[in-house]
Amino acid sequence: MSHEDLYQKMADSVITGDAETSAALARQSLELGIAPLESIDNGFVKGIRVVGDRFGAGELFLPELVMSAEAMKAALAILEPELAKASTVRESQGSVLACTVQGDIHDIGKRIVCTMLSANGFSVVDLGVNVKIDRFVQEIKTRQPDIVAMSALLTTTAPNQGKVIKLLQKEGIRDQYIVMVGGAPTSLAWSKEIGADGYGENATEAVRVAKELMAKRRSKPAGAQPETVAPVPALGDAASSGGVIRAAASD
Ligand code: B12
Repeated sequence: MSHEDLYQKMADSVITGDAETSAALARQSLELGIAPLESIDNGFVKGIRVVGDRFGAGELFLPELVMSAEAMKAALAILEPELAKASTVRESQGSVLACTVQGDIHDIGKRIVCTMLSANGFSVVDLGVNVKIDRFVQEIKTRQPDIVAMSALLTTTAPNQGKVIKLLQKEGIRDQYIVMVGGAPTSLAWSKEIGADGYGENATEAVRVAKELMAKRRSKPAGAQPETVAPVPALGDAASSGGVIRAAASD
């Protein structure tokens, strides 16, 4: 089977919500030596986008959407550890505190972004989904990351990225952090509109932009640098997967 055929099968398995086949294809791709991100981008993500479009057009409904998401997650469960292993970087590139914003439970894309950042030398704490605006700002203040990364997949929740930035401004600490945003309804123009520093269309771009912004920050004259503090270890029910510390932002 050609790689193209395999990618098509991956997409189809997500479209039909066949988690077992998605997992089997993910395993097969690893056996064939295909880079995990290639399978994600060329196969599984293509499938979930088709599902999203059909859902948006009213051609399929929530149960199917959920099944497709499960299939996608089954594939990622196989591929994520391998993505994380891809790391060749030993020196820390900086620290990241990530979440999906208040009101939003989509986490597939954010997880991929976190895993890729971690694989590329960033220390990443992922606070999960539906993280309240004030709670997130509280966590930012406690953990003092270099980069604050927010994901939003709904047009109704994307404005919450802007609200976090506004709250950081109100507290007079906005300039201490690099703020990056992403997710389907967002864009470079959107990131500028809400006053973020960076936007990434996908995980590869997220890593590129994060590195670029960190390099800029490091090249600033010493006096202009906010004091960087090592991120506080995750609290409570934290778990580590693929180098990413997944911690709940409890209320
Ligand atoms: C899977 C899915 C679900 C799953 C999510 C499972 C999970 N654990 O994540 C489930 C079934 C739970 C779900 C629920 C809902 N969903 Co939904 N869902 C999707 C779908 C099909 C795919 C999302 C996805 O995983 N994509 C694959 C990943 C890899 O891509 P990604 O998320 O875009 O992430 C990439 C980039 O955006 C970027 N990125 C992402 N985050 C970040 C962060 C940073 C900092 C950076 C730099 C980059 C970055 O990098 C990622 C990797 O490449 C989308 C359709 C779509 N086109 O997005 C709809 C979609 C987002 N959902 C939609 C809707 C309406 C809903 C529901 C409201 C449905 C309902 N009636 O209940 C609920 C929302 C509940 C809530 N409060 O959040 C709509 C939103 C419409 C809108 N205008 O807002 C969409 C667009 C479908 C549609 N066409 O109508 N959904």
